[in-house]
Amino acid sequence: MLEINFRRAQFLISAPTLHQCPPELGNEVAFAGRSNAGKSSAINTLTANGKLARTSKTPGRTQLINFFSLGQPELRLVDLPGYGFAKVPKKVKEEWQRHLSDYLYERRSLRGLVLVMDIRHPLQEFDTLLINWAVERELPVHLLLTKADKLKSGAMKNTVLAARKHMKDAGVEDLVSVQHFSALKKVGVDVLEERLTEWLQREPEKAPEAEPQEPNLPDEGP
Ligand SMILES: Nc1nc2c(ncn2[C@@H]2O[C@H](COP(=O)(O)OP(=O)(O)OP(=O)(O)O)[C@@H](O)[C@H]2O)c(=O)[nH]1
Ligand SMILES: [Mg+2]
Repeated sequence: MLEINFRRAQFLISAPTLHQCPPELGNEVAFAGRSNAGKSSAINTLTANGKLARTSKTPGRTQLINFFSLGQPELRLVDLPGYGFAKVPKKVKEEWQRHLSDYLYERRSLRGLVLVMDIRHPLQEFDTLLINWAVERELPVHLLLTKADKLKSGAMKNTVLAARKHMKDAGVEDLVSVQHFSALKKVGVDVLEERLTEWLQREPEKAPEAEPQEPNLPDEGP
């Protein structure tokens, strides 16, 4: 079995659009979520590298699609631009959302989506839309309810249970899993690692095979 060491993550490349992303070889998992939800912090906690993905108190920091390799270029984590930040001009916002939907729909090496949400404000409108996009292409989703350190244990558990029930009621519980997490207190790292390992170990999609050619039989002679 393929051993994945998240501590070996390295910055690979930043891409402004889907067309500038690295080749669609191997497997990757992407982290999406509202601006300031804690995507970059979750990646840094997972990889035990506080300097890997840039985090910020200023929402909207990650505007590019950032790729990190895990020991080999065919295994990647992807930090997607955050959405829902009010102060970004409408046109810029629309452009990001288009890149995001292009990426989610078209990226062939994408094996799963980690949807990062502040546990105090889960499942906002665009989060739900993203889940729908992913489910539509049968892409598994892991809801990472982060900043769990901000809630008392009872409230935290109730939020996780409510999110699971929501997925069950929507009939998508086979594709969507839920966990609580804290980048600050390093809570839930094992559970996240387990889910990502499962995705990253999938057999990569083969390049589409060439159409079988009709055999070129010699004309039958008289
Ligand atoms: N208390 C607490 N704060 C956190 C946690 N995770 C992130 N934060 C804080 O939340 C803020 C935003 O974190 P980022 O990781 O930069 O968020 P992001 O989702 O990457 O944001 P964008 O790049 O703007 O989309 C920072 O001030 C972090 O320190 C957590 O688990 N607990
Ligand atoms: Mg970020």
